[in-house]
Amino acid sequence: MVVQSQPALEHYSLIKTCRPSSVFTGIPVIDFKDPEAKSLIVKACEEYGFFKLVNHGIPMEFMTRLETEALNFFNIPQSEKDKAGPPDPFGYGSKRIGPNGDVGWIEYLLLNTNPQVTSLKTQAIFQENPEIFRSAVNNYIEAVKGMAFEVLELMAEGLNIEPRNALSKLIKDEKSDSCFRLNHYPACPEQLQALSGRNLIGFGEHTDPQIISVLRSNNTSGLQICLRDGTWVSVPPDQSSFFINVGDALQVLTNGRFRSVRHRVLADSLKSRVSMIFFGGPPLSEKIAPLPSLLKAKGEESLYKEFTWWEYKTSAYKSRLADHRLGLFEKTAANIN
Ligand code: GA4
Repeated sequence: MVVQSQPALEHYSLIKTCRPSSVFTGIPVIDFKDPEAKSLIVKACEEYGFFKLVNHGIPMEFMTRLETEALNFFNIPQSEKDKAGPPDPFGYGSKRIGPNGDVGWIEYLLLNTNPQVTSLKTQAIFQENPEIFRSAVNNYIEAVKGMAFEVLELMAEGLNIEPRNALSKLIKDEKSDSCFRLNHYPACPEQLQALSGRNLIGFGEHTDPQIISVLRSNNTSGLQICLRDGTWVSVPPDQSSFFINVGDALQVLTNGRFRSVRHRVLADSLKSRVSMIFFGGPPLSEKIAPLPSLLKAKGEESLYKEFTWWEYKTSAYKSRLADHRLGLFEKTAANIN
């Protein structure tokens, strides 16, 4: 075995490591065509804030085409990729995540999906890269967005919320502040893994700020979620399925009934991981508060101070990845009125 010299190891020292944890076989699996899907989705979102969606009807070629195009991008010379960065937050990023010092064993492209929001970085990425890349991204986003609408409608039905589009309309809105992320986690240096028995953290623990996230990855493991009791478990990869995450805004919209899932990604020591995530967010001016019909049905008071999505996003961008971002907006005993 070639033992890597100390200075080379120091190169990774800013990036945290973590021992791999046990593979979890209890992830709820929802068959989209199952007549019971709506109640099963509600149950999964209450217990885990996370589930796997199968039989979703999105052709595998949409996913593999984008995966190939994403890899073509990540394989171009570093100097070319750097032209699309640093992220503002959109654009190409390597190792640094967000503006407040978080780092991970990752490179990524963060793109805005709302044509009304002009991001010069997003535009530049598409101008500099073959048209086939733009069409693979757009086709994929359109398909996944449609599926996210349906998932949100099933959630509303399962929660007995009227109207059925109470949640989906927030991301269907033409001003919806959604975004899309392509992540590439290179295989982590084997020597490092061998020396420490630990894996590099690709994307540190966090919850997603938006309403819903739809994730698809290749067959490389690495995604972990945090269960209610605080244990971290590994999610077995499945390249033909989608994984749905409840985001912070949906936790608030359901007055805490759904929980936004804390998750992270560890780099694999043998294979690189590619993931693509659609984050469905509401318009910036949208007031985020528990749905009135839900509060009424349950005779509950809101657990959160009211805020707009713009306020939440602004505060999220001042935070570190692992922070409990909703904390600032929770009503504490002192300020309930
Ligand atoms: C986590 C979810 C999405 O990937 C993301 C991330 C964003 C970024 O990478 O720019 C953030 C992170 C995410 C939450 C806190 C802030 C903002 C990095 C960061 C430290 C695109 C998002 O919307 O929030």
